[in-house]
Amino acid sequence: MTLTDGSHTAEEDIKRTSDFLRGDLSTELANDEASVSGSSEHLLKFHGVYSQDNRDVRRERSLAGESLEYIFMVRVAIPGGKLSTDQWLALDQIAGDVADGTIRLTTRQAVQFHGVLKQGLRPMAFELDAHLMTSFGACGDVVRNTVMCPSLIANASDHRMLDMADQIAKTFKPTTNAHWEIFVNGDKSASREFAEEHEFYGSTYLPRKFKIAIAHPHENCVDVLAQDLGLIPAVHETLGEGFNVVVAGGLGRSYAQPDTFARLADPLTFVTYDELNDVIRAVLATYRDLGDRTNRRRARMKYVAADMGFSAFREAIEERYGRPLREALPVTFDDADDHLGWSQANDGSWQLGIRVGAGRVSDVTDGHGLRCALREIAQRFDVVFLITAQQDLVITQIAEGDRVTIDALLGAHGVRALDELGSVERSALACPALPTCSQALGEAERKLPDLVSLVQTELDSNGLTKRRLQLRMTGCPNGCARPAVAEVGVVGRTKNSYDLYLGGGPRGDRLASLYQEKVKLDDIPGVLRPLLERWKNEGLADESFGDFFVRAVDQ
Ligand code: SRM
Ligand code: SF4
Repeated sequence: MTLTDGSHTAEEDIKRTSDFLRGDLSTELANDEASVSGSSEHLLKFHGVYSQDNRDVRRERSLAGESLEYIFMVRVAIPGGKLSTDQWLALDQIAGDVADGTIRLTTRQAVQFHGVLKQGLRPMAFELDAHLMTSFGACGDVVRNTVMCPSLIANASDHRMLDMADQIAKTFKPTTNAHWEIFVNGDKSASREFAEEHEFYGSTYLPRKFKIAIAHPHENCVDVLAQDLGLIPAVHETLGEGFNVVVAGGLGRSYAQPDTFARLADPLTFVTYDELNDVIRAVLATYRDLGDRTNRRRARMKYVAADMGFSAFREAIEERYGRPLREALPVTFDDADDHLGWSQANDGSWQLGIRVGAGRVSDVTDGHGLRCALREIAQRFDVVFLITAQQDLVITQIAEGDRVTIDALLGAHGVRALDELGSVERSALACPALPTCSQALGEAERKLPDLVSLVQTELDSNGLTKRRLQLRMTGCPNGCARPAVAEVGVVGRTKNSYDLYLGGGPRGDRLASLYQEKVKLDDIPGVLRPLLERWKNEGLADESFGDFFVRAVDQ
């Protein structure tokens, strides 16, 4: 393993001396403390666990000289967002037994639990394992949950495509036994298959996280260009079916560090199914060797590509791949589907996409709400659940005869149908932010309904009620709800103000630009008003707001 010259971060030492992600975790999980030490905090991330505190009570507790309310967030990796009903019911049970009663669907098709206490971590891991799920590798300096367009799964023409996300997850998940020893009870685990660690991870793993997504060839619901590595199915005229590979995207930025920026991925090559794993391995090895281990804020692969220049970066990948990479085929997207409402799959079965709202599956009152409705559907019907990269849920494999019953069941629980959703609400995203996220500068998920309603009112008063407007809100510039590629990105700057980014591509193929800094939430409609008026009066037929903004305003 080659490390960058110069001093490396403390996290590198923690990884190196952890005995493949074990460290003191066993002892720390068993003691009576509500939280864990700093080095264990870092290692816990590899096991999908974030140490947090309830920020709503942080100040009053500190002032009263009391200890903080320590809680944990657990992220469960769900490759391609695909869950059996049995798995959904296990997640539902966990939400009630050891978390805050909610299931949080993420922008990477995974599931998060909030408010878990330390003593709940092992029972949760055990329960997940029993249902062939794990939080291991959902966070940490490894390949993260692989995202995949729901249509590729629901309409897969063969098993290679259907199992793609699972195969990538299996091939690139770390293989140390640490998680199973510490959390799941060693050999009794049901989902364990490997023992040694991969050579591309070694003892210090990757410099930071690494994200992979598989997009539909015609629509970009997964924001494939925001990924470290993206795959887009394509057919080569002589080599047949395969994938265009794009690399070195990423959206996170930091106010404290001006040399951090969002970057869209560039085309790398076209690969066949047989070549795919070797190319991904070569990219990982390049990132492992050349990624910045001296500064975690700049440790993402996009900075390696940007600093070296893309052609030198490509050569470094070729060197590790051991042969020349062929050119990629042209990539264009027509749209980004939200997969909501009813549609029929190629096999004749039906699917229903349900808007979840910032991914938070919860009930309104005891026994009434989305969580109850989904539980009942999972108990009564032989269906498959697919989480989308828009934090929504698609129920697939529905029999024709069950459609009316499912509609009625959802309606009885107050779950609104597609035609009852406002156009802004339909595609709005928000990250969790306060009170759980330690990095949040301002609110996001909790304020999204207010913001959606303000912006929808503005659209309505301009006669634009039905026009789609992609709104994404985050509590800080890390960009977890991908505001950097949104038509309207609202990014937490201070406790009460947001930076407004406009003009991202509705197809995820263009970065938004900074339009105004430090805008109060209530002032956002006023800033948008003249632009929406111009969009209405000067926009071309069917021209999206993002496209209009770039063509007519931001020249
Ligand atoms: Fe994220 C860190 C939530 C997708 C960029 N992200 C975090 C943490 C773990 C906060 C922390 O480090 O303490 C957040 C947990 C808060 C909480 O209380 O739950 C968090 N990120 C999320 C989720 C849940 C947002 C959501 O609303 O769904 C998404 C979970 C994804 C998953 O299932 O794996 C999530 N995060 C993203 C995305 C979007 C994506 O991947 O498609 C991004 C931008 C893309 C990218 O990576 O560039 C993103 N998250 C970050 C960053 C900035 C990384 C960087 O390059 O600097 C951080 C900060 C960090 O890692 O230190 C971060
Ligand atoms: Fe937290 Fe910032 Fe991510 Fe929101 S964008 S979840 S505030 S790290």
